[in-house]
Amino acid sequence: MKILLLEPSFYMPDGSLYHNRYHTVVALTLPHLAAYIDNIHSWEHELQIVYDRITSAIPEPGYDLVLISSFHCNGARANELADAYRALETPVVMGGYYPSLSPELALKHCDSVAIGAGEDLIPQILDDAKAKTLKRRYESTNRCPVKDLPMGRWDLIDSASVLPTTYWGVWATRGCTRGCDFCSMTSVYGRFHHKRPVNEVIEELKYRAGRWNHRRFFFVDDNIALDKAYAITLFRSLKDVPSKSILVNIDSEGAGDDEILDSAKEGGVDALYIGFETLHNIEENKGWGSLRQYADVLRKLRTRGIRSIASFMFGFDTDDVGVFRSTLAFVERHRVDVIFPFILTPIPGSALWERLTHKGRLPTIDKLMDDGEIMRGEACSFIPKNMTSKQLNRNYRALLRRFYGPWSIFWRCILHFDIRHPRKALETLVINLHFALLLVGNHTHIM
Ligand code: B12
Ligand code: SF4
Repeated sequence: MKILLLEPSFYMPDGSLYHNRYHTVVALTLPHLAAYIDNIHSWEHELQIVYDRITSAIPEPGYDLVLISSFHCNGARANELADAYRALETPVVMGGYYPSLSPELALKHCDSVAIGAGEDLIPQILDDAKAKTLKRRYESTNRCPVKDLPMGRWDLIDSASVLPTTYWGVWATRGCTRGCDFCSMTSVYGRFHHKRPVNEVIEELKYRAGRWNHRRFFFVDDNIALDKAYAITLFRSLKDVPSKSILVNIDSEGAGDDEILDSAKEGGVDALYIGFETLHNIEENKGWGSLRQYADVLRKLRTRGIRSIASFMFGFDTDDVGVFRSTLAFVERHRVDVIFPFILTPIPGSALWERLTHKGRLPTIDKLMDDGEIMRGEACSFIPKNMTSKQLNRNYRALLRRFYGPWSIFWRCILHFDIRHPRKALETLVINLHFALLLVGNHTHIM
């Protein structure tokens, strides 16, 4: 069969489709699924990967099957592309967070939905597609394999869409056992924590560095430091991987642990993407953390020359407009290198979604799906408790503009240029200027 694996782009507030010539991060999803397809049917299919935001997907005939991977933020475009392929009589299967959490909506546009992890669904989907007997729903047991994974089909990524600064996705662990009520990941998969054997992860990265010259890796794990001993072993072993940069998704507790940080430094990890969520209701969500502990995390990263990329969410019931001022003061005082703030976004199927719907504080899902900005966490979708949605949106944008404004960048990146870690300091300046330029162009922080 000729199979297209497709990731839709998303719509911008002005109605245009988001377009980017290069990947900031090449996500794992499509190369990983393509590898499973090859593994099952011994390379008998002709596979193609298309990222709509890089090479606009223009639906054309000739495919036997289209596999769309979609989040909620690109769900509207996913629906549109699915409709277009079905009009060409090409069967379409949709998988990923959007169809997994909102299958009824997705099924209005595609032939089948794949709910949950794709690894155990792909064999059945392929057999049924071949026999032209696709079912409406495929539901995963979510027992993701962790051993002997096939090598991703990275050769299917167009090299013209990649820069020397592009990060390549990798995972060592999957899942998380904490239960944050806004989390889409646990809403789809439930609570678990699967770990790959460390030696397999290291062998994979070494192979990729040699075969495809991958040098910048992004560990997309949901909660890599949940098992501290595992994280330490993994990080230490990374020193055997030829790399220029390693970025790791981590929670604030893991990022505050000296042993974890030392092993990360030893392995060449130079940037941590930390989910701080909020400075107002930290106890309510995770039972760990205080402003002092958070400040400590940032100090530890600075001493080691590891870049801090801090993610926050605004709009919790405990937030009022004061949260923006205090967060800004905090990130500036503690010289956070890069921030990724989001507006709290209730995702269908999450406990937060149920709670707000029950209280009549949310519009319906199809209204939300039309607004990619909302689903990207850049605009408010619900009725906040202690401010209006306009105040939430306005202050969110003001915070971004202030942090990535000339004075803040000058103060953080030039006046406090870290002479002990010049490469990190220079790269941080470039990233800050990049976000500043995006904001001038009225984008928020789309990657
Ligand atoms: C890496 C990552 C990114 C990267 C790359 C994303 C990309 N696609 O280009 C970057 C940093 C650029 C990014 C950006 C964004 N991201 Co992001 N990202 C992730 C992250 C951490 C890992 C994704 C990954 O590689 N997973 C590993 C692969 C193997 O798993 P998977 O993608 O879930 O796929 C499995 C199944 O879903 C299924 N499957 C998926 N598709 C299909 C298709 C078929 C046909 C089948 C059968 C199965 C199937 O099988 C796969 C294997 O098990 C996830 C969190 C997470 N843990 O998943 C968030 C996540 C996907 N991102 C999210 C969001 C919101 C965003 C942004 C909108 C944030 C923003 N405001 O800027 C943007 C949108 C970018 C875009 N391209 O549209 C949300 C999505 C929430 C939702 N329900 O819609 C997540 C879940 C994080 C969260 N907040 O909960 N992201
Ligand atoms: S810590 Fe992160 S991955 Fe774990 S439940 Fe909370 S938001 Fe989800």
